[in-house]
Amino acid sequence: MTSEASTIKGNDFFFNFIEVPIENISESGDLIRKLKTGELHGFVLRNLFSSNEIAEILAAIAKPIEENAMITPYGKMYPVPFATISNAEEKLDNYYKSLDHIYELTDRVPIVKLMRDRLAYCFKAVGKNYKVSVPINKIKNRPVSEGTFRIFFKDKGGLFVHCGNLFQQQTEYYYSLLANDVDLNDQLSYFLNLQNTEVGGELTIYNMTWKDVIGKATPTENESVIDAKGNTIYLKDVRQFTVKPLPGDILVFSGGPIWHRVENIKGDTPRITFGGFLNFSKDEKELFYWS
Ligand SMILES: O=C(O)CCC(=O)C(=O)O
Repeated sequence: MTSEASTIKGNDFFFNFIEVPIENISESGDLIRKLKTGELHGFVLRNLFSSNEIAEILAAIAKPIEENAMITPYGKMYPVPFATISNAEEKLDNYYKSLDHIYELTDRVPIVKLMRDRLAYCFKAVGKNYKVSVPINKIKNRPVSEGTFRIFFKDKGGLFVHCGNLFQQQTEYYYSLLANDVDLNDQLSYFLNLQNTEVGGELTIYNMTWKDVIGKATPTENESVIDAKGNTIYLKDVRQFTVKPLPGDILVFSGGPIWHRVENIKGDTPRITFGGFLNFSKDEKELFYWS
């Protein structure tokens, strides 16, 4: 059983998730490498941003999100997610138009620049000694998105059970744009927590990985998954624990192979995160992050 103050909650920890206070980041070793070797499965870096900084970020993004975000089943996303890209030129142009909003906001609003710069600093610190960058989409010769704001509203069901490897299968075209540079094997997930809802919104981690569990009956299925032998597995019967970072914390975990979901939002305050994915380059010389 974990203490009230911990962001990692439950009484059955079958994966190795740890908390790292921001002050300890330089002594914490190569955390990304540890995630990739399986020595570690997730870490919450506590207080990467102060509460004042988080309040400023939220104020800066409120209007752009109101005006430009895309509606999703769970709430909203900004800029538009990569799932919207196809090989149609027009979809790619629309994606970059949406990304341009973020760059324009970065030029105009210092706190948005600070947020993006500190994320890059954070990944450099936890990916010791590696160059860190965002992959380039060679068709446009421009980087892809480094992350997306995700706004989860009350009673929309949260984010349905999934793992990153399943997302890759569902968005083959986008991943084909990254495949030359990025090692797509078992990508990691990250999200910076900007705002919690009063009740709900935890990330549930299930004791199931892509090795044994390979699908769902439908994309919106949220109670069961299907294993490699074709059996239906009900989530209520699977060992699980939850992670609920506080605003200003960032969670990085093995979201590619590990099945997880975001619980339904039960409070009136929307849950807001900025997140994406991470992995090494194919030659293992650098670290990429993208969304
Ligand atoms: O943005 C979030 O809070 C959800 C993160 C997630 O489920 C993922 O990265 O796969």
